[in-house]
Amino acid sequence: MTLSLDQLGWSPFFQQQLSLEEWDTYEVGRVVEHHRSSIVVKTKQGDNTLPLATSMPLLTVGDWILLDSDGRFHRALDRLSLFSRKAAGSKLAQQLIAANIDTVFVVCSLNDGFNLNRIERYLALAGDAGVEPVVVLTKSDCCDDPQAFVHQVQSLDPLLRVEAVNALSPASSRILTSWCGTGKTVAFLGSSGVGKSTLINTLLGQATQATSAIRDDDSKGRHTTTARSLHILPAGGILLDTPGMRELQLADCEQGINEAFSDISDLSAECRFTDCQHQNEPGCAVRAAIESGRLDERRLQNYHKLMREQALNGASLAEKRARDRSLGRYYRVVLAETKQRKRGG
Ligand SMILES: Nc1nc2c(ncn2[C@@H]2O[C@H](COP(=O)(O)OP(=O)(O)O)[C@@H](O)[C@H]2O)c(=O)[nH]1
Ligand SMILES: [Mg+2]
Ligand SMILES: [Zn+2]
Repeated sequence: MTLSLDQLGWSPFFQQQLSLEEWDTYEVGRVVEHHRSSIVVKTKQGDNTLPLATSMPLLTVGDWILLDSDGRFHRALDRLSLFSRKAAGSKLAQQLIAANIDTVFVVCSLNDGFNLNRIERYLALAGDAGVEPVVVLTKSDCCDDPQAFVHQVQSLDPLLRVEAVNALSPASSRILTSWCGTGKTVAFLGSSGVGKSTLINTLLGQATQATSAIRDDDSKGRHTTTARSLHILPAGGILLDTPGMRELQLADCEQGINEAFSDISDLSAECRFTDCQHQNEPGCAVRAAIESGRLDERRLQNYHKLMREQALNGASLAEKRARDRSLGRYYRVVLAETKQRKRGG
């Protein structure tokens, strides 16, 4: 399927970065897939696979680049927005997750999973990326008073857009299509089970669902590597759905648990071993707090349970802790970069 540049998300912000000569000489393309050693770039002619070269800047899905007449990389255009983070286990590497997203739907369900802290956390992620967030409260059909929750979220920011929907119902989910018009790039953030896939399938419509354009995590919770990252919605918008965005969610959930259990996180900092599991390690400040009656054993068990659930998503606990630490650094780095960008630096 060939698409016009407008359908691919081209806008004046990108156009004004090209001289007339460049516009005549080079082909504009958008990165729609990113692999270990190659990228797939969609131009108005079709798909091009380009080998990644060390001479090229770091690129990610959603980036706009210029190709010369031989189909070789010429240069990348400045980004409107960027989701990224420090790569786990590395001090220097930055992992780019998705570029040039216009709107991110922060999805939270209106059942037991409703959590204002977590929504705030996702809003911070969207803010750091420079992306407009829209909070989507799913499972409105399972909730007696969805508006009460809408008001709670609205109290975080009077300008924030908040919508309560039944993700299973096309009529109810239609409200989201106002952010999904032609050329608008959208993505989803949210914990597992809140209804992201359901919402995506509803927005894509039955036809696309039947051809399984969206491949979800497999039964073991691994990401299917064959899934495409970019999907054109019936309303004309571009849905960007990458494993990277999902990992951002995982890191975020763990962060959310740490927030909800900040007393345990604070105590952990005093444990003798930095990787203390608070089982029966010597010098464990958490066990000491339980023995002295300052901390409830039940609460620690619940914390362990939630952390185990998160760990089931694939990464080892060590990787996750590294990711957690690097996420903190990432917040600071991206925030500084965003400020610099806004100053025009
Ligand atoms: N009743 C109801 N069920 C929903 C809604 N959204 C999602 N679900 C159900 O919640 C479960 C998890 O949804 P899923 O889309 O897989 O969540 P994901 O992990 O965020 O992709 C599925 O069984 C869905 O059918 C909703 O708005 N109403
Ligand atoms: Mg899903
Ligand atoms: Zn401990």
